[in-house]
Amino acid sequence: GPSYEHILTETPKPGVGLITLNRPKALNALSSPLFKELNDALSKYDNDKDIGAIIITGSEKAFAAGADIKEMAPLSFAAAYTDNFIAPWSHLANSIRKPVIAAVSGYALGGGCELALMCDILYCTSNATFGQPEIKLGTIPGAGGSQRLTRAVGKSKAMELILTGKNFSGKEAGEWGVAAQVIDGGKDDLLAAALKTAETIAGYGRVSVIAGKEAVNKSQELSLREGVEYERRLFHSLFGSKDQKIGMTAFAEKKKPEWSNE
Ligand code: CO8
Repeated sequence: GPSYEHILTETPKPGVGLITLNRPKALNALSSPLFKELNDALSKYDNDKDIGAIIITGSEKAFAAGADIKEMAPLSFAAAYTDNFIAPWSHLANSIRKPVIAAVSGYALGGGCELALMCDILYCTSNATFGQPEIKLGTIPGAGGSQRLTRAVGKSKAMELILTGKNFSGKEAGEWGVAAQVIDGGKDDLLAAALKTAETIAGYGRVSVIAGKEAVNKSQELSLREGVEYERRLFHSLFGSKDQKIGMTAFAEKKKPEWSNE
């Protein structure tokens, strides 16, 4: 595969693309060069017909300890504005159509927390450490934290977290609905759980999986009525896919469906 400096990529199970953030000396701080590689790897997996689900993880100690503070420290308004600093981070949320699972062990702070929140499904260890500490640095979340954390935990709790900068644990992330699964154990157990889910998803037809992700994401943007209508149109459109015929015929014949991805 392509050689990257700040990330590792592998295919540990059929259909599963695993991206490991790998800047150990900076606790996986999300520098612009790292994000460029992450976006490149995400696009490659998204365009690879053999891949059905993607996992982003970090090390045992850090998923990512934030945007790179040393890169940001000297930045001027004019430079940030004209270069549209942080805008490339939206690639994951705006353009990647296959499901992305965040597997969070250790620190997920600032931009690291925001990256995890951008993923479609979040798994973490119970002693993972989340937080939006930007207020302590004289700034605010800049990669969607004020929006996505608020949708996840509600206004009052998000306001408290963002204005105090205090951390929250993986256990709390589970209780508050930020995480879909909280794993009591280390990074290996976490990754095993993420891989199991990724493999399950990758085992379904690509067309319906992409449609399912698209429909759920619309719930974050549209009114209930518009969202339900959007879902219904998408549902109607799937009657035009081969996999709907394959899936429903296999059920009736008590067979295992062999997806065509068409
Ligand atoms: N940026 C750059 N370097 C970092 C970062 C970071 N976010 N986090 C850690 N590092 C570096 C440290 O500077 C240190 O480097 P060195 O060895 O050269 O001094 C190395 O990683 C190891 O870190 P520590 O020695 O501090 O490790 P500890 O185990 O003592 O502490 C902590 C771990 C608690 C995670 C601590 O490193 C820490 O507080 N880090 C900063 C956390 C933080 O404030 N993150 C938010 C950053 S702001 C942000 O993300 C804004 C997002 C805006 C939108 C996106 C914009 C791109």
